[in-house]
Amino acid sequence: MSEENKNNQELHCTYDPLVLFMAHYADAKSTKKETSSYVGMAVEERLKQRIIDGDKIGLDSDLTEGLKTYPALDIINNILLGGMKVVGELFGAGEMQLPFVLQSAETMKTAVKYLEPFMEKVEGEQSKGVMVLATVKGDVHDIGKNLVDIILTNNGYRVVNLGIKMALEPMLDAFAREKADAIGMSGLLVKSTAIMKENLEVMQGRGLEIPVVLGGAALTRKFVEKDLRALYGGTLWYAQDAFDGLHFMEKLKSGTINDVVSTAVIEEPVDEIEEELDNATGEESKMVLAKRDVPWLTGITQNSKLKTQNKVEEEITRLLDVPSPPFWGVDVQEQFILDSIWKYINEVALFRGQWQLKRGKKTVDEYTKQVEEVARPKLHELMLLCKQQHILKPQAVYGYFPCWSEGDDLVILKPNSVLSDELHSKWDIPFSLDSLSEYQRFTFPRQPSGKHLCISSFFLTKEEAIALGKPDVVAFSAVTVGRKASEYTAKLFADNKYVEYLYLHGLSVETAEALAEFLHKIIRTELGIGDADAKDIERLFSQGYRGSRFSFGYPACPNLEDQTKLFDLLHPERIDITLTEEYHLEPEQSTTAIICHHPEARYFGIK
Ligand code: B1M
Repeated sequence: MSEENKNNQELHCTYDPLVLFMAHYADAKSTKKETSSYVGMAVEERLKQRIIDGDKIGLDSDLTEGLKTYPALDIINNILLGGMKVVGELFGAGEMQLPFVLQSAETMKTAVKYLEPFMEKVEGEQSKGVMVLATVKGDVHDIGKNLVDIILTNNGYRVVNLGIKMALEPMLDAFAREKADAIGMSGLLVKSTAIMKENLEVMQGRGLEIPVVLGGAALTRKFVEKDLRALYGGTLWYAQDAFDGLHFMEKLKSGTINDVVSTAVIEEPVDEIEEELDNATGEESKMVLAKRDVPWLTGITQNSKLKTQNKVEEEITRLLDVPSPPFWGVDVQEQFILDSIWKYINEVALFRGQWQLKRGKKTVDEYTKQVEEVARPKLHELMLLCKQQHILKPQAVYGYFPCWSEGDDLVILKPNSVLSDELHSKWDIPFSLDSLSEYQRFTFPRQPSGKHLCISSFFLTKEEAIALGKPDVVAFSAVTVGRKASEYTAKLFADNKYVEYLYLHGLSVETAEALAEFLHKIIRTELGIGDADAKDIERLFSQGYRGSRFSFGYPACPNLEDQTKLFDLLHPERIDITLTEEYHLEPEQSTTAIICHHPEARYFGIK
């Protein structure tokens, strides 16, 4: 197909299976109107409704009709953006879910592209405002920032999206060059919130008062509005989601931002899972509970669980024996079957967390229907696409190491006879306890109160190992689904296929997590402790097994720098996982873990 034909096809939307699919299944309350309901509407209303419905089918003929009465720019500013405003309101009221918001944004983009040739080239800024947007230094997380880009761009703002791993200087340069109104910084991990702080300190030191908006998974309103605002003289705003980024720009441009800033209430972040649990019954509550226990989501909730258990302080049971691994040293696994991994996909984390198909105001039955009729078919369609296009390449490197604990430290050992260039493969040499020496050392935080838990306490001490005549065993793992997933999803974003981008990106990151879960299952089996596994795979997401898989960055092992020690042990570069200067894993769809076999090893918080 020629480039021109391709463009024409994009612009002249006459058939869009996704819209039909969505329109067919969407319930009236949360999403779309029936296409037939445009009948009898004036063209202005029809166009606005098409944006709200995310309906591109027949959009070109309505735009052509609109052009007979209005200049192209007026259609955008006075009609189409009105539709996007309603979309924002519906989203804010919990009546529209993110994929449908993105479908509206895609329709907006298509309409603007169609209208562009009809617009006169006017000197100067055409947009409502300009934001320089980036994910901060060392951080590879793309999707949060890109969602902000989509929402702003399709609400009339211009976004200068600098990409990921962005240092402050290029942001400041772009701000000056593009005559921007604000800088938006995004980041996934707590490390990135520290970078945001550093950036603000530098800006403050230079006397800059550029308006800044910050967002990201590990960021809290309290940190931004209390700690960071105290050190930065310019306007500073916390954005919980992409629409908050839009509200920031709207208030900034209307000159009302400081009214809001000065009266802002500092709230504790809402525990959405807790909120959902309040309203949940039966099957729904089981799903919510499963989500609550997803390792990634346990930071806050595990703390509260420990508190409510109200147990007296007690010792970790000392094991009289420890499992024997099938090999010592490190192995690389690249022969995974995607279908086997996908059995370990946590659908709750995928549908609610990534795809943001939240229950909102739906009844349990309505939500179950949406999962059955929208989410699962979409999942299966994407799984097929991933197989056909080889988008996901699951790879893992993992190993078993002799170890013992020394106070809060976990000492990783190696046999003296293994040569340094053999350390990163299987050690095919028998060894005795007295031929082991220190190889690596991790220091973990201990709870200051309660059970005084510390990851090291789950392992034998040196004395206990000597008494037993053998060392304890710890496993480490690093998994990825490869770089093609990032490349493929980046192309979807660049091509303005927002809905597909959200869905596929979500599946790719949750496949990385499922691979980590699957490998943990293999490790339990290899250690001979798999008998304790729950029969139901979903129960595995709430630790229905013996031991625990902790990831550096979790509350029990918060030190992200420890990723370098794990890299020294495993050499994940062999499966193309690398570490950024701020200890993030590249590609984005990767995760690492330290695996404990002790039956009492459970997620816990430190405070
Ligand atoms: Co991980 N992870 N993860 N993870 N993960 C978190 C962030 C964590 C809080 C979980 C926890 O411990 N409870 C924790 C961070 C804690 C810390 O930093 N100390 C964590 C950790 C530790 C890690 C690893 C380091 C673990 C490890 O392997 N050792 C590792 C790092 C990965 C890497 O370096 N590449 C890791 C890996 C992963 C997966 C790959 C398995 C997976 C995907 C990650 C990804 O998407 N790239 C994953 C997931 C899914 C999560 C949680 C559950 C969800 C993150 C997410 O994808 N959200 C997360 C816990 C949580 O948030 N509940 C967690 C969906 C995404 C669309 O939202 O990007 O936040 P988000 O963007 C939102 C808003 O934040 C906002 O708008 C967006 C749309 O609403 N927003 C802005 C974002 N930027 C904005 C900018 C704005 C305005 C709004 O204006 C400028």
